[in-house]
Amino acid sequence: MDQFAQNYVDRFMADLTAKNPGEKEFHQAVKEVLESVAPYIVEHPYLMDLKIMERIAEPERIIIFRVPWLDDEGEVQVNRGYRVQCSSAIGPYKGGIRFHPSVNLSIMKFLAFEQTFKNSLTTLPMGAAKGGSDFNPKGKSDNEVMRFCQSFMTELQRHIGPDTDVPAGDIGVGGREIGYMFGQYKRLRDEFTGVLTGKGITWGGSPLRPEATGYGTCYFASAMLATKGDSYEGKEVVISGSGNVAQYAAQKALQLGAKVMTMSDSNGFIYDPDGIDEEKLAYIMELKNIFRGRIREYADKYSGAQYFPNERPWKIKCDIAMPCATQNELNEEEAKTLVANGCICVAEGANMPCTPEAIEVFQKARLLYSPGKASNAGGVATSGLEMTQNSIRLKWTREEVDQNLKRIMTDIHEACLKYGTEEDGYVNYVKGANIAGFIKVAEAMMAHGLV
Ligand code: NDP
Ligand code: 2IT
Repeated sequence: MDQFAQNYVDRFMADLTAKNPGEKEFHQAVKEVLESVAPYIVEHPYLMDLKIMERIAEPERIIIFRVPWLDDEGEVQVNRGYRVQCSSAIGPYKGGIRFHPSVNLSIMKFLAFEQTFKNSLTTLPMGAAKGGSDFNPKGKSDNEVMRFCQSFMTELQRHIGPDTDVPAGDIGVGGREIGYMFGQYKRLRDEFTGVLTGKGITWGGSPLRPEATGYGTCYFASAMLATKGDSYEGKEVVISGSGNVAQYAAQKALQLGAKVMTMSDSNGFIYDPDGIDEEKLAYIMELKNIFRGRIREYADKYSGAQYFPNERPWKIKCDIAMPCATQNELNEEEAKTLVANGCICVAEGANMPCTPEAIEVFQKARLLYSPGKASNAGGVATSGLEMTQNSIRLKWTREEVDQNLKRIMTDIHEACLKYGTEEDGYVNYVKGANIAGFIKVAEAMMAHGLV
């Protein structure tokens, strides 16, 4: 980056941190995008004059609200709800809802900011938002989760709508929670619309939406590997997480001929030297989705597997690493270990799972490395396909949705190649994704005037 662009980044970040003190995840996400797009912006001075990036980094609207609910003991509980509506430049606000005790304004803002570029990359007309609550669904009864979701939606419903803002799932929000929130929205508004995505298949959901993020991440990684004439076939894959994204990343990796070595949750990881095959994965899905159990139980059931409490899986030797749990779950040290162990490809299923230092390690070692906003975009893209099906009041087949998903992931990969290929031929997918995502949003913002 030349000095002028560097000065622009430094000034921008100084202003942003002063204006948004303490929001470290938000600062991290903005800085990553800014470092990619600054050279492009200084080459196109009108983007500077119009303060396009300054505007994207200031959400259009932030809603913070009280969520009171009664637990099973009859005690009053109070949580905090959020919806950060970052950008409506290219379509209605769109993005997931996260229920996790760590949820705060910084995390909501980083996710909504990232979503802006991700949704732009999908090729579909979707703006960007993120929402959630510091509510912890772990250990809560179904009735408690339902009462919480109803209270959350009672407030949120006045801020969303099928042409305004269309939420979906994220950490701690799956089919059960979407169902309770949809039911409450329908009751309060007397409308059966596509106001949420990730709906059940019998009431407006799309085939393949549950699978889409994990599958899409594997499709994207396959496209990266194909640039080297390589594929998943015969590769050892290390996956973190054991939720929605991790489960279907594992399933697709298996279908593509890979061997899945690990999965994890926030308490530790399991390593299975024989590989987690289809049958073992079905056990994990039942354990996590139906019994809401812990990953350590895998090692009780399969004696060949080992459980590592309070550890992350990155020390296990692999060809492909797929972080699919949460932000900043893979640091510099762990990145060095992966590289030293011969890893050739890192595809992010989660949002911002690798720290900036880890990304630097991967890029210096010339690994195939994709940021979440490119490789995990299949989830929101399939949400976009769910919105299309809701609008035309039709349901496509699984095959039709899968074909669309594959095409979209290939298109995102192409966009990354276009804007991210460096002089020596190395593809900087971070730069490619950020610039491609930015250009479309910037053009729409210029057309709309100063709004
Ligand atoms: P789930 O709630 O289904 O699963 C989350 C998994 O990550 C669980 O195994 C969970 O373990 C683990 N995890 C969560 N928080 C932490 C933490 N602080 N430390 C360690 N492990 C943690 O969520 P998803 O699979 O939907 O989401 C995973 C990631 O993918 C997130 O970054 C999300 O933003 C991103 N994403 C999700 C999309 C979707 O469509 N669902 C789309 C695109 C991105 P535990 O059970 O112990 O909490
Ligand atoms: O981070 C994400 O892209 C999601 N959680 C999915 C959002 C969506 O609207 O499907």
